[in-house]
Amino acid sequence: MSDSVPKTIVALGANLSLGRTEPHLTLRQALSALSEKGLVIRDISRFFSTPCFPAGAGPDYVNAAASIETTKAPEELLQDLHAVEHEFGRERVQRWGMRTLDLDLICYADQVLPDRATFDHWHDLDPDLQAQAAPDELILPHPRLQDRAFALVPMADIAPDWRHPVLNKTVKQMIAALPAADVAEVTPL
Ligand code: PH2
Ligand code: MG
Ligand code: MG
Repeated sequence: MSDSVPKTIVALGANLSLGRTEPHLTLRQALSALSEKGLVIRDISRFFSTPCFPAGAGPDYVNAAASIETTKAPEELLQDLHAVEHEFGRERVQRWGMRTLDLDLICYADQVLPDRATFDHWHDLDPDLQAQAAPDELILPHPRLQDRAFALVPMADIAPDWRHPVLNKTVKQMIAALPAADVAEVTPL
């Protein structure tokens, strides 16, 4: 881990092979593809096996996190992530939760986007509505970050002390607030 505090974080996930390429290899190749787009990958977490959320919606995921150095604006960075997802044949097959590659922008420094009121709306969304309603604009930090051990545990490898600009909690503190069983299910590959 570098001694500077990484702040722009991408979460990587996959739970379907792409042809003969297994999820962990897809994640490696996706990181190379991001470098080729001019993004400097600073730190990469370990790779973890995580149970699919929601439970039973598909095979276990491989999840990881990477910190990125870029002068690109968040929307431009998001376009790069989408381009790499397409390169790796991301398919949204029948069931929610099955992906050959998912790249999520988790945070961009301490920016709250597009604004605090919109962040609050998505952050506070009723759990029953979360599966149905998806924002059509970039919300940062990722509005479900604090709920998801599969995002937080990899992030703790590379940015344990990143502080959520709205919740005012570090990654370590957000993990401590999760049910211990959720955290224990995120296991290094
Ligand atoms: N991503 C999803 C849905 N469910 N489950 C796990 N374990 N890991 C993920 O990255 C994940 C998920 C949609 O983005
Ligand atoms: Mg995702
Ligand atoms: Mg995504």
